Amino acid sequence: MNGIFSALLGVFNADGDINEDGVRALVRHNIDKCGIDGLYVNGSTGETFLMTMEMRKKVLRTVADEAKGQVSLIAHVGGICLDDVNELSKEAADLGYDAISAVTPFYYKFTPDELRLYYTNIAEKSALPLIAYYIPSLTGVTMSIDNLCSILDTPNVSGLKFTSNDFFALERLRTARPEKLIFSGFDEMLLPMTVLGTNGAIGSTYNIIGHWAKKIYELASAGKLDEARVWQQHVNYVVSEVNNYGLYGTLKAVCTLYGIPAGNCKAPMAPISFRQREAARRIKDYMEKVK
Ligand code: MN9
Repeated sequence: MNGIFSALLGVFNADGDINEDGVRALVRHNIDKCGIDGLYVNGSTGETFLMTMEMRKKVLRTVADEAKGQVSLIAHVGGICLDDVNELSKEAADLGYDAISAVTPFYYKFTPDELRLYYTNIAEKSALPLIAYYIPSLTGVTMSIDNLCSILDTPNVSGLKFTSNDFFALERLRTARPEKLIFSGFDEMLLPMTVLGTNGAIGSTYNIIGHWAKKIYELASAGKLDEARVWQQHVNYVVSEVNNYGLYGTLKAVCTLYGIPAGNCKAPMAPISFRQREAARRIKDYMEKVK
């Protein structure tokens, strides 16, 4: 399991429930137009922490039904209630996902030992390999290199989604655990993270520019850094626009321009604004010029 994975956007109806047809259309766009290698389902980009358990299961089912056997599938099942996490993990295994992933538990100030216990608890009950998800900018949970290594050493933990700009830690982890999967989580840092030997990347902008990310990953893996840099510049134009105007809403507005009924973000996230629609138009124009 490696390559470029889209962190699948959430697709909701006006009442906030899952728009199954929209989910299917977005999955098709990712596979058929962006050519991604896999989907990371129900992560941050999927607005998972705004969903009920039933909604999370519905997304897992819909994506599996649309994409199984075509691309690799990772189900993010994380949360701070372990009973829910383990229930979702069983669902993912029953549906034929390739792996599960879980964010570091947040809100309470868990100790390093408790963080390890969390992953042990999930991994030992899971029929699927587990990819830990490290994103200190959203969770507020920072871990030392030793803590991260100890989580990677947990039986049935196969890798880490590394959404941090700590390149020193990334290099130390890569060198210490060459056999583990490390996915880069910041789209704007795909090139340097690939140079450091990651196994691929998981990102939100890949829902629209996964084909550019694939070029970066393939060129950088082949040592063609000058060419890869040009594609990273294109990706970073999109990243700056979406980060300036609101990440998920602007990405959904671009999807809408491509005919995907991506709708709005789920409350309490704000409805898509006029400025986001304008940014989406600029992004689409840019994408059409680059091709
Ligand atoms: O998980 C994503 N992070 C969030 C990965 O959604 C918080 C990234 O793909 C970023 O959206 C992307 C843009 O800054 O790097």
